[in-house]
Amino acid sequence: KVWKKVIDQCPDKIESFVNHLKQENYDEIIFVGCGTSYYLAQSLAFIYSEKLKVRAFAVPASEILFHDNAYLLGTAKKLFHLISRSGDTSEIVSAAKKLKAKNYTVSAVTCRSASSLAEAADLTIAINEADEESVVMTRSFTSMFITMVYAAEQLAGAVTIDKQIVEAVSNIIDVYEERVMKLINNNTIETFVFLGSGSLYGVANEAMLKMKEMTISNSEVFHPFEYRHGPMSLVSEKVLVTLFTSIDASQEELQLLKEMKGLNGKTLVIKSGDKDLSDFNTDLTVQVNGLTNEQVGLIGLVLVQLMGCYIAEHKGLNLDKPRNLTQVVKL
Ligand code: F1P
Repeated sequence: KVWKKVIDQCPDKIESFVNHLKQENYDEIIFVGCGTSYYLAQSLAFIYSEKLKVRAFAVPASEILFHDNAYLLGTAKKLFHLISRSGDTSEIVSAAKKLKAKNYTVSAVTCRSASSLAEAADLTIAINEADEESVVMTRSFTSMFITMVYAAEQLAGAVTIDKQIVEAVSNIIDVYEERVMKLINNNTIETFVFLGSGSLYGVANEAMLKMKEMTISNSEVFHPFEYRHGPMSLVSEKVLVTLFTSIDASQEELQLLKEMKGLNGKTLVIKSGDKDLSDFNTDLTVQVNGLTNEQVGLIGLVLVQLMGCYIAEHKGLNLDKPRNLTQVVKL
């Protein structure tokens, strides 16, 4: 329901941001956030580089505060795009103020228009309808993701993220929710590993964080091939390795799942396309034809969020208020 509303309102919400980018012709876009919002920054940096052929990268807000000698280098014309659900996380607000004091242009996406970030930024995309009471960010991540991808696609001249994604997600949940729960019930998983490359690396990071916050479990994240350089020494039958991958996943990337299976790990792949994956002997394959990488990310994340809810309920945890965490992190 929220996604439908978000997508309906995208054209209006992104208009000034899109016009600003068209007019200013930035050399670099630097996406900044903390926690979940930093992982969103990672995905967006990749998507904006790829779609707009602009140099874009992601930085945690604290790095802007403590290492500006590295991050504010050079004469390239830079836009800083700050991301925060609350708009009141201390590091992000301080980063916005610092960047403004140094005369940089700051744009923002937030779920609270009445926030310090929105006040400090030159230009704000506010998605108040996606705000949440829960400490754990779920729909705020996906809604900010959808809106920013919509903007990138509009700038690139072809919008593909539309309301069909809402239907696609509910169909996938209908088909796969039970299978995901079965995978959890039939195994004793102690560590969750998420692998993704390109824009799916940020998504994999967010999946890793959701498992920590929602289920208080060990979870890890790597670029797929990085996993072979040491971390896989920990693979056992108690490790579930989830790979988010695109339609053009390389044979080698999929082969990796076979390798993990050979080490007794459990494997789950979330993928677009219709390639026959039976050879890879995964414990579960979630495959849907015709999805973009961004849609694979959204669907994969929703499935991981559902998995997190399910495990948390079994463990008797309060999903909305994980231990040690607060909704807005302040210094
Ligand atoms: C981001 C964040 C989340 C974390 C927790 C507290 O805040 O750190 O990543 O899960 O919910 O907030 P924000 O800057 O996006 O509001």
